[in-house]
Amino acid sequence: MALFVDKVRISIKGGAGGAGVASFVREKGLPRGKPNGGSGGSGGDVILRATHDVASLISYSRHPHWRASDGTHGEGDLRNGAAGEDRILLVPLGTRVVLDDGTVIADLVKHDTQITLARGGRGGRGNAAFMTPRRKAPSFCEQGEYGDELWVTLELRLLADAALIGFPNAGKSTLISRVSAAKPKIADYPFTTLTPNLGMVRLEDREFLLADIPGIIEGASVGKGLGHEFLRHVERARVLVVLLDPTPLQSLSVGEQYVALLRELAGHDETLASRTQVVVVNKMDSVSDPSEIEAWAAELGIRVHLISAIAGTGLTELIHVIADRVAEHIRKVPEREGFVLHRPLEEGFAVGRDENTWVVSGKAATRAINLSDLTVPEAADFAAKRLKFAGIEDALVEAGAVSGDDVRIGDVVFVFAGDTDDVEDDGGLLG
Ligand SMILES: Nc1nc2c(ncn2[C@@H]2O[C@H](COP(=O)(O)OP(=O)(O)OP(=O)(O)O)[C@@H](O)[C@H]2O)c(=O)[nH]1
Ligand SMILES: [Mg+2]
Repeated sequence: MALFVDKVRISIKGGAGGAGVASFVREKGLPRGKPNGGSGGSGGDVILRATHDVASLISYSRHPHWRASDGTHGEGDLRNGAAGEDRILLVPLGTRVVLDDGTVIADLVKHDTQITLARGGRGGRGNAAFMTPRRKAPSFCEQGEYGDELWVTLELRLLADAALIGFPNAGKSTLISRVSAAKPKIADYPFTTLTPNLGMVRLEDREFLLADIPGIIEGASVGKGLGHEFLRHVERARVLVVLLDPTPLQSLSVGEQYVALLRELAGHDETLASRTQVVVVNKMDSVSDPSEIEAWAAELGIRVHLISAIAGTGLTELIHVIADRVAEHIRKVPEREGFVLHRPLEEGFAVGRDENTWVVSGKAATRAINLSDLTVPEAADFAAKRLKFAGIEDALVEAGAVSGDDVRIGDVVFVFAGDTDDVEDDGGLLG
C-alpha cells in the first residue's frame, strides 16, 4: 500500500557563508604587500517548490532534516569562495507552510511556485575589501554568517476537483475503482480506507481528479472517526459527490445520511455546506423497491443519481454530470488562489537585559562584530564604528547603559565605554 503522508514537521537550515581571509601580496623586500584576501561565498538557500510531479510529503517524513550547502572560504590572491548550492525541496500542489506559532506563510497551489524558507548566510569579506585610503593594510576580515535555521510544518490539502463524501461502507472506494485507475482496498467493514485515494477520471475528452476520502461518521467535525483528519482535503474540492448507501449496512436511511453528512461538512467549514453537490444513491442493485428512495429524492427537490458501482449502472451519466459541475466551477473560479508571504529580512537589532548584562540581538548587531579576531585593535576599532553607525551605541545609552557595563552581542561580551564621539581616537567602545 502506498503511504499517504499529509503532515510533516521538518527542520531546515540555510548554508553558512564562507569566511573571508586576511592575506597580503608577498613582495621582495617588503614585510607586507597590498591586502589580497578574498571573500567567502554565500551559503545556499532552502527553497520549497510546488510541483505536480510529487504526490505526497512522504520523503519528508523519512528525512526531517534539510540543509543547503555552505559557501567556501575566500583565499589569497583575491580569490573569492564559491556560493553554496541552494537546496530545493519539491512538494505537492496544495502544500501549506505553517510556522510553530501557527502562522501560515505560504500556500503553494500552482505548479512551480516557491518560497525561500531559510536564507543562507552572507559570506565574510576578505581584508582586501576593507582597504581605504586611510586603512591601507587591514589585517582583519569577516567571518561567514550562519544560515537561517527553523522548523516548519508542511500540510497538504489535496487539490482534487471532486471529492467523494459518504459514511463508511457506502462504496466510495468501489466507485473510484470503477471510474479511474485508482486501486483502493474495498471491504464490507467500516474504515477500510484510511488515507485518501486520488484517481484521474477520463471519459471521452473530459477529465477531472476525484478523491476518495475515508468515511465520515456523525461527530467527524468534532474529531470522531477518521473523517475529521481528512475533512481538510475536502475543503478545496470544486464539487462534492455525496454518496449514500440504502442497504442495512448503514443504520441511517439515505435521507438521514444526507442530513448528517451535510451537518459534519458545515461543522468543519461553513462554506462546505454551500459547495456544489452531486447527490448519489449507490448499491441500487440491492434495492428491490426503489419507490421510497424516489419519493425522498422528489421531496428533496434536487436531482439524485441512482447508481450501482458494482454493476456499473448509471456511471457514465454520473461522470458527465460531475465533469459538467467541475467545468462550471472552473469557469467561475478559474484558478485557486495561493499565496506566499514575503517575510522581511530580520536586519534590525534589539537591546535587552539578561541579569547584569545588556544583550543586543539581531542581524545588524551580529554583523557589526562578525570579524575574524576582535582582539586585534584594528578590528575592534572597526567593530566599534559599525556599532555606532548602526545606531546600536545610541540605543544602549538610551536604554540606560553606562560606561563599565557588560554588553553581549552573539558570543562576544565586552565592556561598554559610554557615548564615544570619536571611536578612533579614544580606542573605541570595545574594551
Ligand atoms: N451491492 C452493492 N455493494 C456495493 C456496491 N458498491 C460497494 N459495495 C460494497 O460495499 C462495501 C463497502 O465498499 P467500499 O468501496 O469499501 O466502501 P467505502 O465507502 O470505501 O468504505 P470506507 O473506506 O470504509 O469508508 C463492500 O463490500 C462493497 O463490495 C454496489 O454498488 N452494490
Ligand atoms: Mg473506502
